[in-house]
Amino acid sequence: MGYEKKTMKLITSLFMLLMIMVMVLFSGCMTQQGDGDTQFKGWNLTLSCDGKESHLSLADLKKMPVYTGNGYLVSTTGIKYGPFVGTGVPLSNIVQTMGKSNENSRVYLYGSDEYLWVLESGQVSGDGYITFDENLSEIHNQKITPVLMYEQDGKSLSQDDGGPVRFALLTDHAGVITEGSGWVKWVSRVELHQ
Ligand SMILES: Nc1nc2c(c(=O)[nH]1)N[C@H]1C(S)=C(S)[C@@H](COP(=O)(O)O)O[C@H]1N2
Ligand SMILES: [Mo]
Repeated sequence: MGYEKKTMKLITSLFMLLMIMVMVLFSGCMTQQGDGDTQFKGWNLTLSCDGKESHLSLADLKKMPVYTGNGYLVSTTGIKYGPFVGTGVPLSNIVQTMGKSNENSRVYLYGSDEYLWVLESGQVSGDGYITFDENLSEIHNQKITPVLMYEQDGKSLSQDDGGPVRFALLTDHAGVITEGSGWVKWVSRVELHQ
C-alpha cells in the first residue's frame, strides 16, 4: 500500500469518526430537548374526597378546561418571581369533579415534599387572596384564577419551578403580585374536606 493511499484511508477513518461523534452529540441534544413531559412519565395526581381516591395523569389534566393568565409571586423574604404567563386547569374544575362543597369546605393541597397548604372554599374560586402592586403595596378587587399550572411561558413546568404541576394564582392583567407561600410546588395530592 502506497503512502498516499494510507493517508487517504486515515483521513477517511478520521472523517467517519468525526461524523459518528457529531451524530452522538446531536442525538444527545435531541433527547434532552424532547418533550419535557417524558421526565415525569408515571407521575399522577391523587384526588381524595370522603375516603375515595382517584388519579389524574398529566395527559388527563391537559384534556380539562384551560386557563392562561399572568403569574407573579413574592416570597416571604420579599423576593419577586415573575412576571410570566402561566397555563393550567382551574382548581374549581378539579374540585367540581371530586364532590359537593359548601362555604365550610376546605381544600388541602399537598406537595410531594409533604408541604401542605389549606384553602377556604371561597379561595378555590379566587376570592380571599391578598394582592400587591409592583411596589408591594396592597391592592384590592383583583380577579384571581387559581389553577394547577403545568406550563410557564409556553413551556412545560420544570422540576426546579415546581413541575410537573404547581398551584398558581393567575391574574387577568399583568403586574398583580400574590403571596408565594400558597404557590405549592410539586403538587401531588388534592383533598376535598366537605
Ligand atoms: N411543595 C412546596 N411548595 C412550596 C414551598 C415548599 O417548601 N414546598 N414553599 C412555598 C413558599 S413559602 C414560597 S415563598 C414559594 C417559593 O417559590 P420559589 O421556590 O419558586 O421561589 O414556594 C411555595 N411553595
Ligand atoms: Mo415563603
